[in-house]
Amino acid sequence: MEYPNSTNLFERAQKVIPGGVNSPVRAFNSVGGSPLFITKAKGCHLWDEDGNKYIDYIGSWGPMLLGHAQPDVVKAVQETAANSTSFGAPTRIEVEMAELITSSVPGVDKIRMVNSGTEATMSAIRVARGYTGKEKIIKFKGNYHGHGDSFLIEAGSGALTMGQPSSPGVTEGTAKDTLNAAYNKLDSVEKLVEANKGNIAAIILEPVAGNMGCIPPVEGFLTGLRELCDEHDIVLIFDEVMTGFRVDFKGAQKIYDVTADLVTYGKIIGAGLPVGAYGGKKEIMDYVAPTGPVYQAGTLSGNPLAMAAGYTMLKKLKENPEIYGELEKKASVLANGIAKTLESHNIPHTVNRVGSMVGVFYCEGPVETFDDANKTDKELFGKIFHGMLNRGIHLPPSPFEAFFLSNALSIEDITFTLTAFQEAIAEIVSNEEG
Ligand code: HOZ
Repeated sequence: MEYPNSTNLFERAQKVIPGGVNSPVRAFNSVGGSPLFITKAKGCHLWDEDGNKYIDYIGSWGPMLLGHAQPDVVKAVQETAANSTSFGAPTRIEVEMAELITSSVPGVDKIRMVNSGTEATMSAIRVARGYTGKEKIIKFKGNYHGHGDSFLIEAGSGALTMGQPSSPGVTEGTAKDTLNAAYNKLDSVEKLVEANKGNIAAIILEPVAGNMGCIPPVEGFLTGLRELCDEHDIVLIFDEVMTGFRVDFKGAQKIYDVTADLVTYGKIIGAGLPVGAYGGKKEIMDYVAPTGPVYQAGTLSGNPLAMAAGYTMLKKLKENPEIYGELEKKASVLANGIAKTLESHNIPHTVNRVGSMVGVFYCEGPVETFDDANKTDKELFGKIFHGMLNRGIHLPPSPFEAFFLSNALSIEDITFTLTAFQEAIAEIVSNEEG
């Protein structure tokens, strides 16, 4: 495939936008080459500025559960926009959205809309600190909770593609209040809690890590954290920006049967429009202004377009629970097919999957922690990425991001993807041999 228009745009972009992109992973730093500039998408397909067509496995990093430009979502946005795009005043749809989520998700008695996952996690830890009167938080190496200062210490996602998991610009004062444990290693959390007894306000984690590839929690990890939090009066925060309404309508809380004290959401609940939210136990959420003293506000919070899009998609998901079974089946065909091809070429690999999130690691498993994930063969990843792109498959351009499937994918699309994967691997192997 040829990408002259995307390449030209990237050159122009680099002169006026840092790195030519508005979010680092998009710059293709991990895989080399010039990023694609996208013009449109429909269902599971997207098109770039050169008219090339791709099957999309990014899905805007999660929200496109029903595919791009889903007709009901588009209609809801168009009808809402005709009545203005923002009021800075309460609307009916915000109440309906909050009712839909609180009536569906375990432990979410009240919820506050914000504009991104970053805002949601920043606000959630502020509330946890206000509620407990304690300052330190525990997070996990390789988990990503957006770009709030407190989280940019040993962070996952784009921070890893920069080779810079801890960002300059975060003050020592902030950094000292963020403690990092090893994901899936309960003993590493216990040690931190013990060493900082009485000072931990919150433990925040991705219940299924999706920002260092896809890593499920090991047996007992989430229940162990729940018990630890109960014992030490620590607020347990599940960051379900990627997993909420994706791995199950009720999120990871449902599939692992662990209820957090606070839950954060992002792009999914806006069906791809800019949204975030945090919610949880009434007694904690009542600490938020104007009921309580913890301040948090925003003109675009509960924005009508975002609420209309998100509500329409969530309602469709709730009314059609069979979608989750269909997604599960498609993702398992994809994950098994990828593993089979790698196996047949004796390429070390681990394919992790939870529902419609898939993580492919080019190393022996199990992959349970960031240190495990970091063993993936990054050079091979880059070759496979470009081999797939050339065959019309749009995969995440980083070894530390998960694939997100949409239900718009047909089994034929997945078969096409697996054939492309077999060809790409065969080409790489033959180039290496030759
Ligand atoms: N950090 C995001 C995924 N984990 C990528 C955001 C983007 O580039 O859109």
